[in-house]
Amino acid sequence: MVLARCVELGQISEEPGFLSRRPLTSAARHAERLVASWMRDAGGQATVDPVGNVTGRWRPSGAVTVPVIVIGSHIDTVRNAGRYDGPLGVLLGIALAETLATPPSPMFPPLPFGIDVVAFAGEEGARFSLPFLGSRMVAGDLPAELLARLDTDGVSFGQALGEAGHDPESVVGHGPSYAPGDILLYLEPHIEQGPVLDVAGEAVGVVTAIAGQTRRRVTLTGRANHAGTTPMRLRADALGGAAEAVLATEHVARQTPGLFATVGELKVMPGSANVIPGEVAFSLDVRHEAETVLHEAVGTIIDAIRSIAESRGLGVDVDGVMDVAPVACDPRVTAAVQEASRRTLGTELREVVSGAGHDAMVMATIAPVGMFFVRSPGGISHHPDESVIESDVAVALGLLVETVRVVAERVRSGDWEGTADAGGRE
Ligand code: HGY
Ligand code: MN
Ligand code: MN
Repeated sequence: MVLARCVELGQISEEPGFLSRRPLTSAARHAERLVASWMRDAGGQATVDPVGNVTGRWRPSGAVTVPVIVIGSHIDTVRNAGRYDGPLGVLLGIALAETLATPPSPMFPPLPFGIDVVAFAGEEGARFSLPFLGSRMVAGDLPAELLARLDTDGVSFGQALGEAGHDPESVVGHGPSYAPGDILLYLEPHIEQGPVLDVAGEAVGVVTAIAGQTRRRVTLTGRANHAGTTPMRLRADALGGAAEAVLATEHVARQTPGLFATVGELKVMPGSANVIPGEVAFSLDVRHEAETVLHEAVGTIIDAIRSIAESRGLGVDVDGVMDVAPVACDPRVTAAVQEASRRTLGTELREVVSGAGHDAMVMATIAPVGMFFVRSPGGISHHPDESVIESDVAVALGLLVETVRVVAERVRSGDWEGTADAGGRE
């Protein structure tokens, strides 16, 4: 069921021919309705919030309302995406709820907590250059200035909210969706999106930390002019400068152990073959598991770009898009996953650090978080060839169900150290 639903969800795209599903689009709303229907079919109460987060709620008999455990991931995608980055975690959560929380649970007495499954909108930042849009809404972390962020069609986040029938001010003014202590833990199952588990031949791994990431938008301004009449020595070619900047970025990353730096978007203006590029805007995505190394590397890269611009007589503008610090997963959650692994797989899981960002980074501001990964064959992700192995998904569901069982036991015996406090940030 989980795989079939990932495939079904993967058919819902903004663009024909490949999967692209950005938040606050009709494709996003279609996906939200489908996920909400699956949550209801599984016995949950489902609601959709203004940015498009779908929350399913299951309350065990005995009407326990808080605390809750939240299982989640995102249902938006990058452009030309695979089907499993995000949806797999959401659909595992619904399958868990179907298994455990449908009263009376056939597996063991009513859980000492509720279960929420959240399908987040806008994790990728593929629209409005605003990653973690949905989890930031849930965490109450959407400052008003974000309403002015534009998408590639020049539509602002505020406009898109208005067109979807929502009051933008009510969104940015929205506090956390959960009161402090309401969430016992947030657990995000996700594909690894890298090669570690595939190379090791392991179905699942437990995440101990998530690398921090810095995103910037750089604009180089030169002089557009005729390609056939402007002598090379008189040019201020913005694309020439950008090309040097991309290579300088790559050089810094190759020189810094554990650093990942990528220029994924690049826009050339005016973009005609016979006009010297007058302006180039490009994205910077820099990541490292240690915050100090990350900040130092970003500084080195920006300095290199500024000196390239100066040497070429170009203007340079650097916009801060996002800074998310590395996040350590809560040891209580990781320990529960490991205990569940010992019980279901007879062994502990390999510990991995996530180079990819996840909604868990934002949820760590309001709850203890944990993650586990499912093998990505070939380490492929953010690509239509992204896949999972059916037996790995069955292992993952078993691990998720057993983890909830372990947490329930530890809550009942008082070993869970009381209420959940915001934890996880390094
Ligand atoms: O880009 C990432 O790290 C994630 O896939 N959003
Ligand atoms: Mn992704
Ligand atoms: Mn993801």
